[in-house]
Amino acid sequence: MKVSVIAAAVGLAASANAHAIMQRVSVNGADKGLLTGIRAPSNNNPVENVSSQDIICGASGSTSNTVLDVAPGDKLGFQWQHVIGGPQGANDADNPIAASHKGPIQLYLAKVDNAASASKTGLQWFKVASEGLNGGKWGVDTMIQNGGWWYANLPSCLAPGDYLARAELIALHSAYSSQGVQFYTSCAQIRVGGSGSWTGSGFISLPGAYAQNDPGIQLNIYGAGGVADNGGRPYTAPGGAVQQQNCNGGGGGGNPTTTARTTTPAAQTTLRTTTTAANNGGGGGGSGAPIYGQCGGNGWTGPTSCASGTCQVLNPYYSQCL
Ligand SMILES: *[C@@H]1O[C@H](CO)[C@@H](O)[C@H](O)[C@H]1NC(C)=O
Ligand SMILES: [Cu+2]
Repeated sequence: MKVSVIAAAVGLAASANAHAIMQRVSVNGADKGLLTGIRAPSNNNPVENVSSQDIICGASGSTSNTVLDVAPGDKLGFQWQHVIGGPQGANDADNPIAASHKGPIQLYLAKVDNAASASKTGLQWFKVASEGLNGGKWGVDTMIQNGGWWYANLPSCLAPGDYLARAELIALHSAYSSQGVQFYTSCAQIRVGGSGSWTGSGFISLPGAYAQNDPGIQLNIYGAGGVADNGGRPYTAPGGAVQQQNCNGGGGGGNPTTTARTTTPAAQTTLRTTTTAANNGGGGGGSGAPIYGQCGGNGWTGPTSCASGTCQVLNPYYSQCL
C-alpha cells in the first residue's frame, strides 16, 4: 500500500514542469489585464524554501507601475495560468495548473506607502482569505474549475491606502519531503478607497512565519489508493487563521464585537475550512469551539475551549479542537 502511494505521487511529480504563475487580477469581475498591477515571477518555477525572499511575491520578475483602484468589500480575482500569457501551446492539459498540484490558496495583505514602489521586504502581513481542504476539495481544485481564477472579497471595513495583496497557491503533491512543497505566489498592487478603519491584525513576517516543517507545508496529502484527500484528516494551511475584521476602528487585535462579526461578510465567504472555524468561534454560548474549530493561536480572540474534542496546538497561530 505504502509503495503504491509513493509511486503514484512520484508519477504525478514527474509530469514535467506543470507549474503556474499568478498573472491577472480582476476587480468585481473586470479583468485588469495581463501582469497589470502585479509583481510576478518571469517563469513558472516554484519556490520551495520558506526562508527565501522569493516566498514573498515569488522570484523577482515582471513589475508594473499600475496600482489597481479598489474599494473595501470588492471581489478580487486572481488568475494562475501555466505560463505567462496562458496555456503552453494548444490543448495544454496542464493549464491553468496540473491537476496533481493540490493545495490551499490564500490571500494576505500588507500596508505600504506606495504599492508600485514599496519594498516587499519587512512588511507586516495579515491573512484575509484562505481556502484549504473542504470535503475532499482543495483551493486549487476550485481555481482549476474557474479557469485559473480564485476569488476573495476584501474586508468590508478595510482602511484606505495602498497595500500589497499576496496571492499564494501552495502545491502539496510532493510535500512529503522537506522542500517538496511548491509555492506559486505573486503580489498585486492595490489602492483601497473608502473610509474603513480596520488596519489588520494577527500580523506575520515573510519570510519568518513559515517553518519548512509546518504541518501545512511538509505533509503527505495522500490517503488510501493515493487519493489526495489528506487521508480524510483536516488540513490547516500555514500562517494562522483568517483575521476577523474589527469595524469599530483600529486594528492590532482588539476583541471583535458581535456587531463587527455580523457585519463582516466579505472575506469569509470564499473559504470554508478556515473561516468556518473562525465563524463558529463567535457565536459561542459558552460551550466552546466545535470539533475542528479553532480554539487558540496568536491573535485568536474566540473560544479557547472545545465543545467536543480536545484543544490541540498545531502551531503558534492555530490550535484546533481535534
Ligand atoms: C533556504 O534559503 C535560505 C535563505 O536564502 C538559505 O540560507 C538556506 O540555505 C536555504 N536552504 C536550503 C536548504 O537551500
Ligand atoms: Cu509544478
